[in-house]
Amino acid sequence: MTGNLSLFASGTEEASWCEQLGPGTHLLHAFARDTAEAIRQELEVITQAAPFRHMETPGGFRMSVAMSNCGAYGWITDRRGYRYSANDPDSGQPWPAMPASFQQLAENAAALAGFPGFTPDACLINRYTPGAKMALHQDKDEADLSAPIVSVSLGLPAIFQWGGLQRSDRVARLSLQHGDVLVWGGADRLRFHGVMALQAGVHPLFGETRINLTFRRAR
Ligand code: MD3
Ligand code: FE
Repeated sequence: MTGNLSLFASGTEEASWCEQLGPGTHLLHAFARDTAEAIRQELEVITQAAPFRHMETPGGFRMSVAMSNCGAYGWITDRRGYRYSANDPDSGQPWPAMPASFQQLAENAAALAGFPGFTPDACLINRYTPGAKMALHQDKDEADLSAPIVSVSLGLPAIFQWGGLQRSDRVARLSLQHGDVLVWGGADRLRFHGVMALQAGVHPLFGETRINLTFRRAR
C-alpha cells in the first residue's frame, strides 16, 4: 500500500505516509513518532536489565553500534559467530520481555505493508552514537525467511544504504528520520543493507543518539 495513512485527523502535525520502495519494502514515514516517548521509557527499563554493549564479530572486531535485545530471543555475535540466544550472554538471564506496545507497533506496521499476522519473537535494539555505522550485510540468521522484518528509527537521522541481492549491486541512499518505520520481506528480504556513520547532533527525546529497533521472527 502506498499513500496517506490518515493517522492524524487534524492539527498542524505532518501526517504519516507510506512509500513503497520495492516489491516487498514499505517506508512508513513518522509512523512511530507519537509512540516514541513511550518506547523511550520502555527502553530505559529494558536496558537497566540488559545494558547496551559493544559485541565482537567472529573476525574479532568490536562493533561500533552498541546493542541489547528484548523478547524470547536476542541476536548476538562473538568470536563463535552470529546467532540468536534466549539468554543474555553477559548476565546468563533471559532477555527482558518484549513489551506488548512494541509487539503491537510491529504487527500494525507489518499489516499495513502487506504482512498481516506478524508475530516477532526477537527485538534487537541498536544504539548509534556519532561515528557508529553498520557495514553492508544481509539479515539471514533467521529460521523462517518468509517472515518480514520491521525496523523502527528513533532519535538522530541516519543514512541507510539499500542494496540489491548481490553485494556488488548498486546501493541507494535513503534518509531515515525519527519515527520512520521500514518493513521489508518477500522478494526484498535478503537485500544487502547498511547504515552510514552517524553524524553528530542532539535530538529532543534521544539526545546525541540514534536508536533502531529491529523486530524479527528468529525461530
Ligand atoms: C531493507 N539494522 O541490525 S534495519 C541490523 O538501522 C540492521 O540499525 C539497521 O540492519 C539499523 O541488522 C536497520 C533496516 C533494514 C534491514 C534489512 C533490510 C532494511 C532492509 C533488508 C532488505 C531491505
Ligand atoms: Fe540488518
